[in-house]
Amino acid sequence: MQIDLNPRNVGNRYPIEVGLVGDAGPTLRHLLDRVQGGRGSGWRAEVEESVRRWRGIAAERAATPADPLNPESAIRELGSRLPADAQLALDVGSVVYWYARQLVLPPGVPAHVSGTLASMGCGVPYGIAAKFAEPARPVVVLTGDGGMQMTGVAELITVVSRWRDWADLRFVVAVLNNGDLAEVTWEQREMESAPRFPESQALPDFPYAGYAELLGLTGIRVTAPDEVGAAWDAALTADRPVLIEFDRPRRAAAAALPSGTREARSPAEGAASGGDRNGPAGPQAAGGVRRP
Ligand SMILES: Cc1ncc(C[n+]2csc(CCOP(=O)(O)OP(=O)(O)O)c2C)c(N)n1
Ligand SMILES: [Mg+2]
Repeated sequence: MQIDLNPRNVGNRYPIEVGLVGDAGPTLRHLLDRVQGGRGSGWRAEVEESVRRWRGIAAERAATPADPLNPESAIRELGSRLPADAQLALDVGSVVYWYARQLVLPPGVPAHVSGTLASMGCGVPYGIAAKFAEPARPVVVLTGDGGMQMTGVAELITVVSRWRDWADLRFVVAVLNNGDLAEVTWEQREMESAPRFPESQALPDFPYAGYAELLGLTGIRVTAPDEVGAAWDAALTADRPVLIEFDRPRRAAAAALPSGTREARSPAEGAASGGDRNGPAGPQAAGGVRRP
């Protein structure tokens, strides 16, 4: 059974038996009136237990040390700092996994992702669109270096030409600069047992924070775990758009996964069994769940 406001979404992803078009709240209330045999609590308890377990795994992943930075921790640290009226925009890449695992958004904070087409380069443009729609709300963009090199670097020029008109000046672009098209690197390892192919996966170096400074914005380079919180704090209290460059984040938990093997069963296990020689560690490798 699927309830959706938009009839076009009903049954568009999974086979369903019944499609109901309407607002989930009132539709569920109408359904409850028709439920017979009382309300079982077993399934709810099971879901609650699963969520509790999942959040524990997420916390463990974020707490796993990495050299020099664990990207899950960098994204997780945003969670407690997100303004209640923020808007989030995401590019495509491993950052979507970290967002899905590590951020619990306050009610009313929307997040924009390229969910169906997964078009890289959408992050900064989505952020700009969010700012045009609601200039009085702070915007946070989460992106990889690949997305930045597709459009983000150029679109910062748009930000520069517009930011002084915005009622709230906060526009934070967080770049996970891992020098790699990491999501695909790991997809190819896992789906095709293919080792990392640097000729196609490596990205050229680019000074993201330095470039932001050159444009008259604020650029912050984060190179160690103890700088992460202060960087988010500075960006979310700044009087102009800020780019935070997380320099060389590496996925700690997946560090041991050689190409073509099954994933590590737990973050600790993955981290314990040594380093990865084939390139930056990626999202598919650790734990049981691979897709946001
Ligand atoms: C326009 C486009 N080209 C290619 C892809 C395939 N793709 C998905 S994620 C990804 C890598 C993203 O790299 P980056 O932005 O650096 O993020 P990372 O995974 O390294 O954190 C690629 C090539 C895509 N989704 N969209
Ligand atoms: Mg990258």
